[in-house]
Amino acid sequence: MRQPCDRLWTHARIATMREGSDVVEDGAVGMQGGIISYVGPAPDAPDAAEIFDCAGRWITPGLIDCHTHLIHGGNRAVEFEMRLSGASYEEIARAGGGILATMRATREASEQELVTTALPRLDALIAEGVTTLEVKSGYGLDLSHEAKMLRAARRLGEERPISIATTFLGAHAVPPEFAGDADGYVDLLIGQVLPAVAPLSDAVDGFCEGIGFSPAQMERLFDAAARHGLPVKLHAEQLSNLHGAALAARHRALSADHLEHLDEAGVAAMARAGTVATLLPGAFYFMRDTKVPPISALRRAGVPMAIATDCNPGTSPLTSLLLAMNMGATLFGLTVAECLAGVTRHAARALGLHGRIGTLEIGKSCDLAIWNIERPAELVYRMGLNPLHARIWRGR
Ligand code: DI6
Ligand code: FE
Repeated sequence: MRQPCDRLWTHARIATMREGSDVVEDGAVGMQGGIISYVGPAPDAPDAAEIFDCAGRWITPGLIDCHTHLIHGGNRAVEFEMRLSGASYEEIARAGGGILATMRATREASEQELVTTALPRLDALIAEGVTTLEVKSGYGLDLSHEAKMLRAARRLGEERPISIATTFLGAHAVPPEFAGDADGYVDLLIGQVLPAVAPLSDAVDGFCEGIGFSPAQMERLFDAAARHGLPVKLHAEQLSNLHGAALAARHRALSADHLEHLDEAGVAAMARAGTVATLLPGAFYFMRDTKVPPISALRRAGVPMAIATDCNPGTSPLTSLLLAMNMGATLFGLTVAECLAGVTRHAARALGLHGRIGTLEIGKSCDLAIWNIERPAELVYRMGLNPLHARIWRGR
């Protein structure tokens, strides 16, 4: 006789999203103490205190959005209008807009205001079955405001039933106090900001670009992250090829993100290091980019590919992970299976959480999304329809 469990979801079609992606027809998922205790055929399932009949619906792992800038002050709809009238992102940034406009709005906002204004965006993601969300800092750009952003991000996990992973992105832009002195700002990040915010951070990220930080500056920051025991990730090869992905791989990065300009050497380095390629088709779409990341090279090399919203006010004001999957398929040519793995198994790996979430397996957190669909492809195919039936986080 099997151990009875607290709850059982039965008569479901189950996409476990394990490597090899097996499906259990007429399956059941059992939960004990918030942890998955059974996945398999419904007829063999253990007894349970509470039983939910899924009536043939599909169950997938709860979705994971592994790259967002969800916490920020204000928005940049005005800049969107300017771009529609012909101004470029770079021109707007040079005129004091862009990331620095959001920095000013974020510095002015209280921690509570940052939480309150992020909640509608968070709720939109939750409504689509997201159970784990990464949130970056990077609009404070000094000690007190970066810390405020990270505290606000963690507060989201107290306000709603969701797991939050925080990432310190102090190296997002050079703040006005250090204009023309990016190295001086990196010194501040290493000497003062990172030591103070390390306890609020699960990882360290940076924007490695001509308009951001150089590989040499990122290298210094990554060495400091290692001294604090924090894993790293990197915005790399979005606008140009500075070989940031290879740099990230040398530092055993969890992920390198964007990657439109990634070259073969970068792909090989990521494959060797097990660094996840996080694809952000929302930013590609919103910026009307034309250079597609090297998907077939990543595929050939076996680099795990994640998909995320990159939800941010400047280049990807996107709060739908389902739409991000659709864009991954239509704009980048990913298969349905790749899109689904990109928001589950591989997204978990991009956060270093693959031992705990991302697939339906005994011992992992019971984070489930239950869908009103006939086949998983519908999650990728629809644009703007949300077929979520129920969402379970840690068994509830
Ligand atoms: N890459 C991006 O596309 C965003 N940040 C980054 O590092 C831009 C963020 C913004 O414009 O506010
Ligand atoms: Fe980003």
